[in-house]
Amino acid sequence: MPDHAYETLLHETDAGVATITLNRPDALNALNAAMRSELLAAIKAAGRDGRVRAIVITGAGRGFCAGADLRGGSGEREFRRVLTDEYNPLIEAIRRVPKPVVASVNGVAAGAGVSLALAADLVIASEAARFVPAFNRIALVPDSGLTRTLVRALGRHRATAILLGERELNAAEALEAGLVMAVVPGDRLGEETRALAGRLASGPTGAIGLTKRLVDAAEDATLAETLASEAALQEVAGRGADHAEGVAAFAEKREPRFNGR
Ligand code: T3D
Repeated sequence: MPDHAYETLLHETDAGVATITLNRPDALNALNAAMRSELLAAIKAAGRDGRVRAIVITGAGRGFCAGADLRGGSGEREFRRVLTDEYNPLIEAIRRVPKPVVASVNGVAAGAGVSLALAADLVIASEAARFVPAFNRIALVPDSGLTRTLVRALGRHRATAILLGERELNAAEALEAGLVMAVVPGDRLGEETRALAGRLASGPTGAIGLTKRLVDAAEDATLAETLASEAALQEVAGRGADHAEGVAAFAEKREPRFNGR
């Protein structure tokens, strides 16, 4: 059932899954100031909500998110402030929330919409999805973390070709590059997203949150740092009720019933 009133988002929580739908379909869900602020608030609220064990971000209508709202024109925009105060906290909130975040990319993602989709932990896409950096078309540079994401995933030359619009990144190519975990026909995206998020929401949420922390840290860590972090967080995970339940279920040859702790 819907549980928050937002101007630019639809939001509901069901069976442990918070689904946040960007809801400005006439503008392909472009990020205006209200949407940036509400999306950050919704992600933080889902992080705090003990009922929520997985978060889905998707778009209403035919687009996922067309990046910054360009309808206000190009004049007098405070790029550094807006990025620092609004876009960057959004990307960091997705990376820091200790719950799995799924981007369900229903159509075109452009500009910071690509950054937003690829900030998620898992990306599932419709066959109609396209990832269009678009920044260069309006003489801007990539932002919201996209440079790092693409260079790490694809290497410098492939990332540059995509960022300069010399190479398309459609759903099939994103799948092949490992940026997207599954591509499904558009009419099955909702069902497949619910199934994926449902599996995550019945998983060991505490251990999943710690795994996410390790994955993020590993991107910049040495082997020694990774080994130390894994040992420290295993100490935490191993003391959780879900670990005891997982081991009991193994011994009893049944499916585990994780409660997220
Ligand atoms: O402060 C700062 O701005 C810094 C932050 C920057 C971050 C960024 O994201 S910069 C990049 C901004 N985004 C873009 O440049 C993408 C612009 N959009 C497009 O290139 C194309 O619309 C798409 C490739 C995404 C999709 O093309 P297509 O042909 O499928 O759709 P369309 O016909 O172009 O768009 C449909 C409608 O959505 C259209 O409205 P209309 O004419 O039917 O009333 C179009 O104006 C609107 N729309 C699309 N993108 C945006 C948008 N409205 C506002 N802002 C948009 N970004």
